[in-house]
Amino acid sequence: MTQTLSTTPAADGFWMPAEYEPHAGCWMLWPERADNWREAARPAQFAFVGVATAIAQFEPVTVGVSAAHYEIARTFLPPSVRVVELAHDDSWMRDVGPTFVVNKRRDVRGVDWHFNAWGGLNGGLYFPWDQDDLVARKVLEVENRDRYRSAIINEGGALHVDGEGTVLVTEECLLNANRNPHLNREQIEEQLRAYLGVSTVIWLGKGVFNDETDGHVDNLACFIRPGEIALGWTDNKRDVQHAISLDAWERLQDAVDARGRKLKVHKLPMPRPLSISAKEAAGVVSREGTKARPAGERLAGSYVNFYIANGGVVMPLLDPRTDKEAAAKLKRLFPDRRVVGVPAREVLLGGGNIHCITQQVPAGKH
Ligand code: KQY
Repeated sequence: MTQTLSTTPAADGFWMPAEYEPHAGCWMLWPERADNWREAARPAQFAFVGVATAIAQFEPVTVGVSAAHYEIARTFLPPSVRVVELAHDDSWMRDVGPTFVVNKRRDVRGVDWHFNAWGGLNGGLYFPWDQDDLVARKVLEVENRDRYRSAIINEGGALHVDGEGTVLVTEECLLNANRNPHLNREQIEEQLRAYLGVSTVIWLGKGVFNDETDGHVDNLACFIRPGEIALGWTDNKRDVQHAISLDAWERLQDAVDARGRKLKVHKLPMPRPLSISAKEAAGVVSREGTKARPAGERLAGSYVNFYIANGGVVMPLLDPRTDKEAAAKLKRLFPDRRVVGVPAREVLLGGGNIHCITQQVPAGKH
């Protein structure tokens, strides 16, 4: 039986390992809601099948699906992917799933963050979110891992760690009044130290322009190995994204990680500005209380939103004009992994990308 622990990971000698460390597997959820995904989520379902299939070449994948969609998900997903019934409000496993932590003996436990749909009633993306908030606990039950229930509202996409004591976050998200308004920067840092087992917090400013998560770091920058970061970049000074990426670049130049290293920052080209077409917008059922998807709205497209699997990197394909350059750069950044591109515009239309819909389980002792 899994237990809910009343201590914290740091107090128990646990920390979050980096995504580039070995995995036992990967969890995803099935997209279903017609007020977020166009055409009753069917094109998104095909895109999620592509992502699950690509990751399953490298490690075991489990997809959680509602009872109503079980049959269709089981039909579309390959037999190598495990499908389990799991209620949810939408399909962002990075944010609603557990953040796994390990100790020296490689015992594995999970952090279950409080979740408020990226802002609750103050700018959140839908209501209610009660089923999403139960997902991490249910995944931990299936994985048979003990659980820490965090004290704060947070999401897995709002953080990236190097596995050696450093976490990367954005002020736009972590200090947003719609997450933990009662806590200041130092108190948020204290919570990150307690629940991620880190000692150093590197603060970036804003996330990708028009990112509806309030600037999740996982769309802008990530560790690719200790001491090295990939940063979404555009040279186009007329694009509002340029100033955001430049600010992140400057902060990263000044930063020192938990081991006292200066960081090496690699610029990963971003796609050109992308926006939702009239046809795509018309396919989404608008609903009061759920984020609208108006035609012409800029999408927060970024190639940084990739997933690092065992021996592989699964990256979003977003625009034929820029996909090849981004894939070539990722191949250079990950010479020992196979880079696989998956068409992901449909995931982007729902507000995130491949990293946002996946959650790795670190390899550990059973
Ligand atoms: O960035 C992420 N980790 C999640 C994106 C969520 C978008 C909700 N529509």
